[in-house]
Amino acid sequence: MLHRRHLLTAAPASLVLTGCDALTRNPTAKAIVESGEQATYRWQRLVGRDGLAREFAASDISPVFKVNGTHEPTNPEWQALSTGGFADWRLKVTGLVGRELALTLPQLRALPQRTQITRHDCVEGWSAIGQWTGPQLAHVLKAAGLRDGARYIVFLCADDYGGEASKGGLQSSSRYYESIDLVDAFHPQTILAHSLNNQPLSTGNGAPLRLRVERQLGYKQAKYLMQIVVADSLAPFGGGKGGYWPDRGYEWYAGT
Ligand SMILES: Nc1nc2c(c(=O)[nH]1)N[C@H]1C(S)=C(S)[C@@H](COP(=O)(O)O)O[C@H]1N2
Ligand SMILES: [Mo]
Repeated sequence: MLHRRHLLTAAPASLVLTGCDALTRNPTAKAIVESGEQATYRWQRLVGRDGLAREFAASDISPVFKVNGTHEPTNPEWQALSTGGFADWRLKVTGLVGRELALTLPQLRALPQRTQITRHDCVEGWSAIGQWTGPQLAHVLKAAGLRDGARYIVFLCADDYGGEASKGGLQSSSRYYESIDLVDAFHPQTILAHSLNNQPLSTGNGAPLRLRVERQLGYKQAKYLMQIVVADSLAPFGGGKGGYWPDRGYEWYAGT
């Protein structure tokens, strides 16, 4: 996946460079654009802003959607919520918002729903096609209202990988988290999925709610969501690179 993606980004990078004189005259910007991650990012932001990830037919759905990473959070809070059928679970929405929210699953299900059949690509070399259902993240963000300075949406998860040295910040460094920019946050295929293939999410696939940000790779698809933070900087979270895996060297912008 990674190798194929880097080949695919080579052409857009050169087009970006020839197309933007101001950018190529700025040595810092040029260096950034020439890195693979930033090339993909700028390419999508310049020409693919609203481009949709491919959607598939029901007949394409994988019989089994592999479980990867955490299979079940050991966090006692999540365990208790799971035992209670997630009746007491709330999705907290905090940070640079007009009003903080604490949404129940029935409230999330009462919002307009989107269903999409997409292919999930994991950097470990497997893919699976699944049908995801949930409200668009945009609806939740509009309900909360973004304040000035909002640049990133950060997703805090229930699971903790443990065994990693703490790097401080708003949460322990081993707590899984991810983040996206506002373009992806308001993209129509960015949803908070409560269902996979018409069934409530299984424990392995991220119950009770996970992010689907379909133009990016598997590790961005944060499972076991507990809290969404609207932020002006990624520095206070985990290791400061915007995600559990980005803190460990993966690209923050995992565009496919
Ligand atoms: N909270 C959390 N989200 C996560 C992970 C994880 O371990 N914990 N793994 C990521 C990776 S690498 C992949 S490929 C997908 C796997 O999702 P699945 O278990 O539904 O296949 O979730 C992503 N989101
Ligand atoms: Mo992955």
